[in-house]
Amino acid sequence: MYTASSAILDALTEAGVEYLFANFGSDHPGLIEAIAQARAENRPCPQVITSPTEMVAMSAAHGFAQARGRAQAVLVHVDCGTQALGGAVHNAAKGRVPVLIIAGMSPATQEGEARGSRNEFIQWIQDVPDQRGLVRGYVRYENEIRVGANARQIVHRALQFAHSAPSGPVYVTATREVLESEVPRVEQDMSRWQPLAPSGLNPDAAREIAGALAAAERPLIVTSFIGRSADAVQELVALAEQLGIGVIESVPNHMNFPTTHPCYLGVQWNERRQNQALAAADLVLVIDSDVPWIGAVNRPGGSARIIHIDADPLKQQMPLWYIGATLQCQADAAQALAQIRTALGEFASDPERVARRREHLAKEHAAWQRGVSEREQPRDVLTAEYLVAAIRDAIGEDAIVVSESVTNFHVVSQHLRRTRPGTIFSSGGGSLGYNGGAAVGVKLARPDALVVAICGDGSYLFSQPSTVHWMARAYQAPFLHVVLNNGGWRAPRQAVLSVHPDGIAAKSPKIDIDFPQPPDYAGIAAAAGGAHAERVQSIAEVGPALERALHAVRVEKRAAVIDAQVA
Ligand SMILES: Cc1ncc(C[n+]2csc(CCOP(=O)(O)OP(=O)(O)O)c2C)c(N)n1
Ligand SMILES: [Mg+2]
Repeated sequence: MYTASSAILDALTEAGVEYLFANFGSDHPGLIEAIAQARAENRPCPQVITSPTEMVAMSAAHGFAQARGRAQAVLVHVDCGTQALGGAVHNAAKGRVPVLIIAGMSPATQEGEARGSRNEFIQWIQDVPDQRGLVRGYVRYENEIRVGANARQIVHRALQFAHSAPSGPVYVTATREVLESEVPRVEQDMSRWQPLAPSGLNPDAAREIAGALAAAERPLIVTSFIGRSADAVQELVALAEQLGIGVIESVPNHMNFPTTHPCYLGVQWNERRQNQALAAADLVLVIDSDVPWIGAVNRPGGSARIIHIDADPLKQQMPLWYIGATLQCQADAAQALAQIRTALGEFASDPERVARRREHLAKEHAAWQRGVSEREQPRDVLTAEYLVAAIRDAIGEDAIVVSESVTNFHVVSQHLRRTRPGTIFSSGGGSLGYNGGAAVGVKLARPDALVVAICGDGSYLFSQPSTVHWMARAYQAPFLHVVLNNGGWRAPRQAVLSVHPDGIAAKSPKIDIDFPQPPDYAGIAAAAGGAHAERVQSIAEVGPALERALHAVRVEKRAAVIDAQVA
């Protein structure tokens, strides 16, 4: 028997999808049967990763794609399973992360007209008017496979969207009868299903940008996710060095620029102050950023020229967006930067100006580094800065870090001092709970790497740690999980203080955001997945706890959770 379900599995295999993060239901007998058949016949099939909750499945596929650049498949149950993906779909959409989501639909017949017809009460309850509408605002492509005969082509079309810039999640559904339908086996020629070739700048724009960069006195580049491509990072480093251009990261979700490089001028998150490098720039080139600055508190000077390059410069999914750029270009960052460097050949270089800029940058960079080193010095209490610095020294430059550190995002970015592309990721979205699933996905993608998740205590609970640590053990994906335990949700407190600094809430000790009786965070993981559990409260405990935890991950091959009570 060869069904549409078999065709979908074959499509995934021929597209190079390794994992199917699956949460099965009554809509999936066709797929479960096809998987069993493939195994019985020794035919290739993606490895099924049973995922007890959908948000973790989706976050794992998210982490995998960040680490390896390829979409994996997430299989969920009808409308309910789609809803349970929850904010993880938002995260993949905002983070431009390719993931193929496949969902069943309630059977379309009720009198046994076709195999798969309704035979359980729930199939009436789960028949909803617009299942695809649940994710329509977030996916790059959504479709129902209406006839099994072209199931394979629809999977490939969906993946083509997922991998074409701006990449992102895609959603494909099919009724139970379609998943059961017998179809001819039609192999696909994958050379005909490639993503769009990345596009470059038009030559006039490349020349204009090169000329502006060469002529500026204080040019500055702002980026958030150019590090999605290691090639683009290399191009950025080369351009910054060649001309003496400063680089700052704004709400980064990748390693965008080596933080030890003299052109690196630091990172900005939600700090409520003006960034001096941004204020001093006469030319600001924004490449690959959704939020290059928060204009109400921090912005370029009024006379600075702003140029913007992005695969999606209009931010088609963001209703309100503008940064005052006088030149906006839709282009792949690596290509655009290479073109700009080539175009620079047309402009006479001014070695004195470049030397001046480099000297200025070296001073600014050294001052930034001094500030970072000073903040991570030991204090009476355990600070997040000290802890992150200790983690950095313990894990080395190649470890891959997943960060969902919320009000400590800037601390993690600054003190981990990453230097290599692909060694730090954040979700790119705003739906908390990505961290644990993402770490499992990164570990599956890079089995030889040390993987570390750093998250807030609130974000730890959002990530559904019992599922995460069950999966980490079940699928040999051990990682180090560090919880920055500051007693609850600090972000909403900061938000209320920023809007009502003199309000009643600002003076109230209790505004319902603290966790006065916190759970045993590390114990949850120990119970669910046999993780090594640690709790640290003081500076003296940090080093030994990290050593034991890393031993558990590296040698015993089991996850470790450190619940760190930070000031
Ligand atoms: C799914 C989801 N629910 C709620 C929020 C709103 N929210 C933003 S930050 C935050 C608290 C996060 O707490 P924690 O991870 O401990 O970080 P902290 O604020 O303490 O640094 C909440 C609830 C969100 N971003 N995502
Ligand atoms: Mg917290």
